Amino acid sequence: MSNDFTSVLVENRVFKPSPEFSKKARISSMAQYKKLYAESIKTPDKFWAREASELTWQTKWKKVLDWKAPFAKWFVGGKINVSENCVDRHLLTHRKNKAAIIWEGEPGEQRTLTYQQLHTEVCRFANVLKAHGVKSKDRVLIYMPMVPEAAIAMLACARIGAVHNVVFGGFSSTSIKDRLDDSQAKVVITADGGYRRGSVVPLKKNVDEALKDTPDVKCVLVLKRTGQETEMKEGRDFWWGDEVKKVKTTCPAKAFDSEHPLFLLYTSGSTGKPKGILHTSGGYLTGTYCTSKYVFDLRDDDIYWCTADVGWITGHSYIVYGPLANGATIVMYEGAPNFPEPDRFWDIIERLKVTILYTAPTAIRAFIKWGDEWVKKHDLSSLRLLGSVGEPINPEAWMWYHKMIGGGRCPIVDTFWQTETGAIMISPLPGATPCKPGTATLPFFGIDAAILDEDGKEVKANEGGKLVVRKPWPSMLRNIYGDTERYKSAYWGTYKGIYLAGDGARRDKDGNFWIVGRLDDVLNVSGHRLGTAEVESALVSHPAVAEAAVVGRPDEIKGQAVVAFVTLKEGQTASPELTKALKNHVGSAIGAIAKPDDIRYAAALPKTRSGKIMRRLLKEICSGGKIKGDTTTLEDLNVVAALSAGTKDDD
Ligand code: 7RM
Repeated sequence: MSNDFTSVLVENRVFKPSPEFSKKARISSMAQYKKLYAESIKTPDKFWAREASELTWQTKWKKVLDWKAPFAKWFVGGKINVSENCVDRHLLTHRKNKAAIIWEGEPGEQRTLTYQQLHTEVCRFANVLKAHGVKSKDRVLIYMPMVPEAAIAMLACARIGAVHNVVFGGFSSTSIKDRLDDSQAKVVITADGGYRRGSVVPLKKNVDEALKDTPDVKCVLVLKRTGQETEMKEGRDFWWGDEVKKVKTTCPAKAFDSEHPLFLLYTSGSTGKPKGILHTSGGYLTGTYCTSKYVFDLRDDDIYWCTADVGWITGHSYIVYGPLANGATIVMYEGAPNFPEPDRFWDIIERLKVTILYTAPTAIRAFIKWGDEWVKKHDLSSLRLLGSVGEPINPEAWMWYHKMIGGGRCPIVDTFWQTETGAIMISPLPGATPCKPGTATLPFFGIDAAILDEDGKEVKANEGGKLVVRKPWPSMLRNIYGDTERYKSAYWGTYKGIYLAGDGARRDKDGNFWIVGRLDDVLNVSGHRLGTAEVESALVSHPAVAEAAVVGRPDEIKGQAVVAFVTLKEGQTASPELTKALKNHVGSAIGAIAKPDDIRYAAALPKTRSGKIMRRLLKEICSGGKIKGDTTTLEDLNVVAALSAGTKDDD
């Protein structure tokens, strides 16, 4: 059996940035990228020191990196306040009265906060936290809707050195309780509710439920968002609006050590309990600042919209810290993409004249499914750059995004990175890198990405292997909260001193990285290791298919048989003819080896709440039906119930 992935899908379409785009961009040619990349790998300390110098440090560092694998300290001896860098320093410039946040609620209200206003709100709330006894390094749990106060709460924590732990507002009270227990937080920040698809999510009620057996939480600060009836516990619960009236509107931005903890963010592994990923201050800010600047090529007149929720790392790094450190104007939207109609995003882009849109393949595939007429109703000519993150983007979805949303004129930055990496690792630079649909292309400056085989040797072009990073980088995770052993084994245990991302990948002859799927999901058919992404992309390239998830089912002869779960576009129906056509379609796109043995039609696929397909659950359904392991991250449990029921009927 070969250990390599058989890599198959060939993509020949190449999209170069237009000369007009390149001319204005910071990095405007491949020659410039290559030169700076080579330098950044040869002398990473020099590269990162130059980037870090663009931030405001209260004390300059003595040493750029102290690396005792797998423990890194960046900008040793440096002192910095992250909140000062995202807010205060812009008040000394022309950005003082510039819009920092343009917010739209799901019901349609709008609010704009300038950097100066943001400063006042952050200071006031930081003072509220202090008044309630929050001290440096205390953990604070944030469970909020997508309102400016979510960002304000994060920046207020950062300002006083408290460690925030944002829990996505779509998670249940059990998830809140688990994270409270693990992080030993004493204060919770929440809202009465938030709007989602026309209904109210009872956030405070979920917090109350979680707090039933969590006596350590002494204080809950509650923002009034929806105004619905909300129980308040005397002496424990306080209204945000009342508390901010009692405090001063300034709060000194104290200096903290560069390695001071900034936040914990829990991320689920495929099994076991969620890991509290720890990020620290100076390095994380340098990484998110620098990647935002080069990958989105942010300009003062940009209106930048990242559609993620602040509960995910994408919201931390590319709504709050990276863009605000750059003094950008960001759009924040509270609700669902299909409320009141499936054109809400395009409506927002048209009205607010958004210039940069950063979203996820799961959203793009949903828009394709809902039909082009929703897009065509709107003028999207303000857009100049598009981004994608979260999963491999199927070439078919890439092409649609490029043509329908980008009008054929906007580069697409397909950004590969993780909660653990803190910032973008592999991505095109929009003014320089020729893009091929489906690849995140080339490593960012200072990122020594490679693909290794089982023995730790770098594989040849087009051979599959494990994606790794061979050098530390500033925004890397520092630990798993309370579980150093797991930190060592999960990320650094496979190859000594080398970071294991957990994704399978290959590089084409031009050096582009193609992520072929999570290592746990890889298929093994008759001794050939196949990445899930390629088989799925072949299916999605059929005109009837909206989305596909491919998993292996134990098979006596082949080792694994290929089972494809498929959702169809609006107006398409399943039939034996379609099944045959889809099998043949994969056969001709990839080869007979990848032809699905079974195709199952589903109304929806099981996904995490951030939109990633959970293949593990599908695998369990295929190989016996019982769902084991953690399902708390599943977006909609009914989807799995429906799929399991369907399986029984078929078998
Ligand atoms: C930012 C984020 C990380 C995992 C990662 C991959 C997958 C993310 C891409 C991608 C292919 C991409 N953080 N992933 N971006 N795969 N192309 N551009 O998503 O911690 O939630 O997930 O997501 O498997 O390891 S995350």
